[in-house]
Amino acid sequence: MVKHASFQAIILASLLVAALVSPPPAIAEPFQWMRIGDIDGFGFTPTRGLVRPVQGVGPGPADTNDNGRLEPDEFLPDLNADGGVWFRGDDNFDNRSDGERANTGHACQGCQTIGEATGGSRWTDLALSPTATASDWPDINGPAMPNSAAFVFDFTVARGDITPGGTIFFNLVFGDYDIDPAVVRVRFANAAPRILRIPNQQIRGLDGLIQVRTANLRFDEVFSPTDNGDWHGRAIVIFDAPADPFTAFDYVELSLAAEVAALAR
Ligand SMILES: [Ca+2]
Ligand SMILES: [Ca+2]
Ligand SMILES: [Ca+2]
Ligand SMILES: [Ca+2]
Repeated sequence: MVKHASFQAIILASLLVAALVSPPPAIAEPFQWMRIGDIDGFGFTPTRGLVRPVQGVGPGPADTNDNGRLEPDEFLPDLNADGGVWFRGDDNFDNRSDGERANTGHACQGCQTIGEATGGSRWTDLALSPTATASDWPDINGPAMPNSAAFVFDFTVARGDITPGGTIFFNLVFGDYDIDPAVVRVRFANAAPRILRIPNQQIRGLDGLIQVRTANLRFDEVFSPTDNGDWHGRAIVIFDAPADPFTAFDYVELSLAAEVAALAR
């Protein structure tokens, strides 16, 4: 009898220990966004002391709202304080993390898998400039123009982790587009490509301007069903700027939330 009771106690104790050390059951996380690069203001940290080019609104901080991050409607820094942001103005920067440099600086909230084709982070947080000295340049021809950044989204979302039919918001944050022509080309696996026009910053007379290009994509442009009923998201984004000798990118994303792009405006 005593033996039986202690056997029960051992079983109970074992179950208790198992409950304490076992991870909680996996809870499916709904899809929120897939992002190439990161939202870190082109990698400039801290932003105190960075000045904007005087061409435009005049002297002042690049981080206009002083929140520690360079964002849309703010400015790439005039690093040598010669008044402009440009390829011969000693304004080149390479703030890429090791992961971004290795083209693996991407992340997803709510993806089932991220496909091997996904990439493009090596184009972010880097001044695309023909006077750059980086040895691991993202373009096979080196820093010489053109430097047309390319981003590839390839991921799956489990059935039930996204509601079919909704809007997918496209957000691309870039800086210092001032030499025409340039367009953003978005290609899909199963839909006609889109050409997204972007305004030249000279329209506003603002050198070094950081801009965000947003677009509302349809669910069925981005996603197609997989054989087992999950969803495959695919898109290729090309920033086609053959003549601009100085541009930069912070990140590009596909998101359910439009407001991510408008952070701290
Ligand atoms: Ca800011
Ligand atoms: Ca410029
Ligand atoms: Ca400069
Ligand atoms: Ca970034």
